[in-house]
Amino acid sequence: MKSLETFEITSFESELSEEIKAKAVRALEGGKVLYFPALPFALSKEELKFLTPSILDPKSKNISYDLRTDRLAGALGEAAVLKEMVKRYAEKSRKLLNQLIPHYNQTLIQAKTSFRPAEIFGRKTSYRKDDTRLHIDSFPSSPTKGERILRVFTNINPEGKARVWRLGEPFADVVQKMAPRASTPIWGVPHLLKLLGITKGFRTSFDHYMLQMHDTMKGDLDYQKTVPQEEIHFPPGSTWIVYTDQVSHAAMSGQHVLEQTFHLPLYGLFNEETAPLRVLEKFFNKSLV
Ligand SMILES: O=C(O)CCC(=O)C(=O)O
Ligand SMILES: [Fe+2]
Repeated sequence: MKSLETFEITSFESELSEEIKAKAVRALEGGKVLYFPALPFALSKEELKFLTPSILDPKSKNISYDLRTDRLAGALGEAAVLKEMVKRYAEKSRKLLNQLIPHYNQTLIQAKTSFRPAEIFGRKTSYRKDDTRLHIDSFPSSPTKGERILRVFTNINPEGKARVWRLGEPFADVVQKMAPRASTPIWGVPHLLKLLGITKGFRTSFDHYMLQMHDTMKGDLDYQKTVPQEEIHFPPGSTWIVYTDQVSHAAMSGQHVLEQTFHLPLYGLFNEETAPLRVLEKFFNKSLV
């Protein structure tokens, strides 16, 4: 499949060749999904008991963990063992990236880890939050100011159930179609959003356009149906890595996945020109941060 670059790596701590490392960074920044069909995250017998949506606090759709503060959120009751499981994933996914793309080691910022024990098919939400629609990641309350969003996923479903995604068109094509439909940022609004605590930090023009594209893509049902796309099945025991701010994706169905988010400043990239910020700046012919 043209959207995937497949690797036969079977451990999160493998020593890798220079050839594999070079191939990985180019493919990843070029907008491919790095796919590891046989890279499982093993659970103990005790941990297998966590594979149920009933451990979720009814107010949360995911369990989230922050390695920086060692805090777990979204779980019901005493969750020390669950925290250790999610923390182990946070550490293993970091080790994998350190091995696979040593170029990022100095600049990669580890953000939140999540465990997603609920079935995603048929979940009811507003269209903006509906990740079964093709989108690029952009979050209303968390401006990135151009920093990258890199995610590692592992399917830990115990019943053989794949996580089914769709992958859409290349980022440059998304921009060609969606950026002309975006409103222009209104002077003063980003200051107000920050002042009122609606955004964590300043929503730059880059963040404004990313959010507009995210919403416009999700809101256009004709685009969702007709845009060139591929359906991908990620089976249990597989892992994949993707720049979700760049790669148009939708998660259609599946249950029980672990996910680790990283941020990367642009100067950490192998090729900055591939970053959404640079592509959008070229399109609008001006600086956006
Ligand atoms: O849960 C998933 O499989 C992916 C959802 C998604 O859109 C994301 O994590 O960016
Ligand atoms: Fe997403």
